[in-house]
Amino acid sequence: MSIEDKTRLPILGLMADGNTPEGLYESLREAFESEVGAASAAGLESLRNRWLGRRSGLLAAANENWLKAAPRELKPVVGRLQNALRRHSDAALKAAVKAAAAPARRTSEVDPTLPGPARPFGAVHPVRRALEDVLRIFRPLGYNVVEGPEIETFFYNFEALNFPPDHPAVDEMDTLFLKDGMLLRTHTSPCQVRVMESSQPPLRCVVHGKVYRNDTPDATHSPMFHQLEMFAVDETITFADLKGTLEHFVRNFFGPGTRARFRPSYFPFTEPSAEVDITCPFCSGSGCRICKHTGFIEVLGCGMIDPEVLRHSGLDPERYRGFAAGFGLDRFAMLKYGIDDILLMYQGDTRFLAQFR
Ligand code: 2U9
Repeated sequence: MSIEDKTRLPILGLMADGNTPEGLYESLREAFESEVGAASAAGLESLRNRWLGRRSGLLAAANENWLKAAPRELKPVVGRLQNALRRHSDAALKAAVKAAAAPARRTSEVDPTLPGPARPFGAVHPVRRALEDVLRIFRPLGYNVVEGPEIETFFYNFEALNFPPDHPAVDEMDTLFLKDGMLLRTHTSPCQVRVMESSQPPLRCVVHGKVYRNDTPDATHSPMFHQLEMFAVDETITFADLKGTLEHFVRNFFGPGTRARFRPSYFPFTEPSAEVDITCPFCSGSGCRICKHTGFIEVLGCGMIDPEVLRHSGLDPERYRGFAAGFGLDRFAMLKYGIDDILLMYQGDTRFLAQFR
């Protein structure tokens, strides 16, 4: 039976068919709810007429045929049910009209239309990049890569490396001394001494890490910087091996056209010693502001390991000889990537670092 037909029949007849007043009003409420749920915004107004219209609404019909036609003893029950359904229908229609008029609202705290949180990619720090470039050249030549302690003893940092205790270099390097005769290493050379002490030639080794000097920071000096040294020890090693190795290295690191120039120099731990200049990577040797129009830039120091240093490290200088070279990785990174201030590398500015992605 349709809902219209139901409201047109007298309540006693419906009850004779087994309906209760509660069941009759419940069937009206269910029908109303399902019509409201299915109605469009425009359809809600005609639903109001259909259900709540004064003359021809379904609740007006129920009022007429169920409430008014009920016997006296039933009237209080039917009256309560009729009023309750009218209030419910009125409130539900008002709420539905309001909801239909409101702009679409979020149903949860997550708005899937917003862009997700930015997760920027990290970058490989230029010093780490330079290190990896160097290791890529030395590993295929059979070099092991070693790191060692940043806090060292006076012996490993100076004495074993042939610095006499009153050597001006100890002051010149402006060493940062700690308690109990310990110090922050001023170079990575103590690592080599440790390697020579604990292993037998032939040795081919790259050591690298942070070193510390009591320098005032400026565009070319940082109190902490990264050093890389390499050395080889065997029975027949000569200065020619050193030269060939370094020429191979600078050509592979700075580019195939790079030439190396060796100038005699002095270090306490090597004899003979040399400083190495390369053709300026900015002007390819034709002369520019960076190489002060000389066409060359000094990049590393090197030499044959002093026999005295071999002896301090437990190796027989009559049997073994070796070469060694060292340079600042930070400076290499600056030259390769065109960075003009070493301090940029230690300020953690992501605008600087983002350029190395
Ligand atoms: C041992 C023996 C010899 C490593 C060497 C240099 C020359 C050198 C500097 C360049 C710029 C350090 O970063 S820097 O300040 N290094 O000029 N280093 S020979 O010679 C060694 C090392 C260890 C046992």
